[in-house]
Amino acid sequence: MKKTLLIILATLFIVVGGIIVFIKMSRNDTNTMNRTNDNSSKSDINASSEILVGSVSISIRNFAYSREKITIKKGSTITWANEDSMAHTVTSTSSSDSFDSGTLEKGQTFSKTFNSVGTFDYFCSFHSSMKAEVVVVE
Ligand SMILES: [Cu+2]
Repeated sequence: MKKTLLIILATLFIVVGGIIVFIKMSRNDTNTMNRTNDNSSKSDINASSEILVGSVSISIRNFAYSREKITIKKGSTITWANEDSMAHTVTSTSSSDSFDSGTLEKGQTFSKTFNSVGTFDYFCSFHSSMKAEVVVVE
């Protein structure tokens, strides 16, 4: 009799333990998923107010720059990558600290380090509707 009771208790213990572990694991999964979603929505925002430092990437896709407005710290470098099948340019309109990538074919990149504070507008010299802005802060 005692043995049977022990076996039943042990079985119950294992089953309950298993359920608790399972619930904990599925909760962790949900948390991880939420965190991932938060991150991806942050980087998808076009006109983000966050200040980026160091190496920053902007892709060119579907006749648009992936970030229409970007704020970076002085000394940071932006690299544009043309992921479109069309050729594009990254051409500044500002008189100071001007830049021009020249023709960027598909897959080509252009980098520029911003060492002056200010607002730098640029566009694609092939498609004037493609416009974006870099804001450099101290
Ligand atoms: Cu273009």
